[in-house]
Amino acid sequence: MERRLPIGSIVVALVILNVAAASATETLMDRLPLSARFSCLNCHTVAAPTSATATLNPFGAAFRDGGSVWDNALAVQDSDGDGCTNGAEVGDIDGNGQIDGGVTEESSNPGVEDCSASVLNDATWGQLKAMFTGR
Ligand SMILES: [Ca+2]
Ligand SMILES: [Ca+2]
Repeated sequence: MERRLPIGSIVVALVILNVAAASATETLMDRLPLSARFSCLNCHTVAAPTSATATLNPFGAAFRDGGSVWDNALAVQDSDGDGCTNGAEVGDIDGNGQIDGGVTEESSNPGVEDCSASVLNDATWGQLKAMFTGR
């Protein structure tokens, strides 16, 4: 006698796997200073990653490799090589976990070479801080 798996069970299992993958992504996304503009695309190469399509972009890989923690070490890197630090792109230049003043969304995607007109590099940021701290 041939035993067949009910197709309904397979569908339910696939849905559960996809929901689990999306939940993991959202939990990790909450660790970034800002993520509303690009959402999953901050770390992934597709807009709605599933467990089968959850390929990471360069920033997502760096985030994972650093233990999925947002900190200064990750903020000062330029994972996508576009000339803007990860911190500048996601709204927390020094990576202290506090969103920079006046910033409400990512200025550009930290995993895509899309930042070509940055006027706020590390040197400029240092000069701005010096203006306010007097040092
Ligand atoms: Ca960058
Ligand atoms: Ca970028």
